[in-house]
Amino acid sequence: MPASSLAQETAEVLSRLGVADSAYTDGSLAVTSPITGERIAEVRENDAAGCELAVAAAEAAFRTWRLVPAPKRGELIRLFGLELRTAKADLGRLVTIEAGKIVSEGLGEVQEMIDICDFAVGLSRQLYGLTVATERPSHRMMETWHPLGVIGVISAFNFPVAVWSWNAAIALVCGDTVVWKPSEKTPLTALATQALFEKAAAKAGAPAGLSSVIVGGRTIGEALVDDTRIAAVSATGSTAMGRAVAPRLAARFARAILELGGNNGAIVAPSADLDLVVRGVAFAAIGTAGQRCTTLRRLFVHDSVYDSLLPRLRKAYASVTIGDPREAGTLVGPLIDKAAFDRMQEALKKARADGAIVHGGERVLEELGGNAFYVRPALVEISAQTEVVRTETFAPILYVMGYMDFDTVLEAHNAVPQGLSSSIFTNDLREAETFLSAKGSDCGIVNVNIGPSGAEIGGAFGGEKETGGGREAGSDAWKAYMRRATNTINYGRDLPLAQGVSFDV
Ligand code: UN1
Repeated sequence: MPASSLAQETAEVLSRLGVADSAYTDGSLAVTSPITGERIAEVRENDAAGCELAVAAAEAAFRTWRLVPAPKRGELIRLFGLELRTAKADLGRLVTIEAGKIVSEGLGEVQEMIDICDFAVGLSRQLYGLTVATERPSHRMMETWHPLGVIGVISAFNFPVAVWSWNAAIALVCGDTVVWKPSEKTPLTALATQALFEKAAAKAGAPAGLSSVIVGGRTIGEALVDDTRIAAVSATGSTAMGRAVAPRLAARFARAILELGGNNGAIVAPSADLDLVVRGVAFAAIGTAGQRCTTLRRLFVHDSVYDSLLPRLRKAYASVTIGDPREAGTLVGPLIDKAAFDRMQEALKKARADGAIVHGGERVLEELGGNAFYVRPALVEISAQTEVVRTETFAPILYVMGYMDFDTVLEAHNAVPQGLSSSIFTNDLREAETFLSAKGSDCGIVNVNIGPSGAEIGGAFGGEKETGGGREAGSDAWKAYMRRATNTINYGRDLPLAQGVSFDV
């Protein structure tokens, strides 16, 4: 493999993170950095036998792990959080190299992992079940939460490590074990995370096989989905991926935690603070080069503020610094690959055919690499939600539409197949509360005066409709990783039956 400086830096970072070089020097999976389009590693892939070994090890580990008291399981996650703190700079750097995120977002991703570890440690002492009032004398009813089993995690390139950690940290304190298939585009960050996890596991004296990584393509993913030893699969990716995964899981009655496409909207009402709007929209629509599932893709602007807001947004779009994500000052890094670039151009073409005015969207900085795809984020003024607007294109395209009437814009906001995240910018209490109410946004995440992206881990994360319905991270999302047993205990000498039924023998 040609030792470019980026490949060399990657190898140095991986070695500091504890990844053996045999894992990524002459394998069959070529990894390229979107920064320059260069090949930076050749990762060893797992075949069906490797997959089998990982699942068998996870199943064996589960038998022991489920019996370890939850707060002791939390201790492992506490130690893992410490490893992440020590390795934050290196792992963040690797996220930047492999996924193309700017430095601050690479570090932010690792911080998100640290945060969920802290959350999970606390949770390990709070896996509460209810006590239920019973209708029968001398009886007691309660709920007990038990570990579920092996959890399969399928993650996407755009949050190559944080989304796994939301699942793994919670699953592990819940007494489950984890098998992880990362995106083929980002296996290096997964291998590094696994190495850090193993350090923590060794310090904690945890059993082997609690968590493992399998690298490979669709076949490996399908093997996880179809494996009856895997109790639940948490999958993050496109709606198309979810459509392939969900019926297979349903066919064997396995649990599915799906976090699929988003087509997130924001409403800018007449009373909105436009300074907030410009900053909120810029981060949500341009940040991460439009490659978050929570990225703002549809903006509804009230006619009374349209003409004052649009020039300000156009200015922000035209002046935002695009470039090498490693450099200070860069706000927009590259798209992940050529396919993402092509899809973006295709969407812009469709929008133009629908009569839209497109500002930006062109390829820039070709000198950084023929196989590196940087774009100016696109601001697209369009009069209606045509098919392309209702489709999630994983790129920095913001469709802007005017509106006059609040009830009509609420309908328009919800008139897309996806239901992940949403926001309203308003200082009108009635509008804000209506947006949050049962007749308001139909999404899993609904915000006021902040954009739809950049959620904290403390809340449950996920969305409705074609987003898949799953919830991960905070709040009571942990319940999806455990099984609930309802217990009725009779401490009397009689056997009264529920519903007053008599059955005397
Ligand atoms: C994703 O894009 O898959 O809320 C996750 C956010 C981040 C997570 C995004 N905390 O934007």
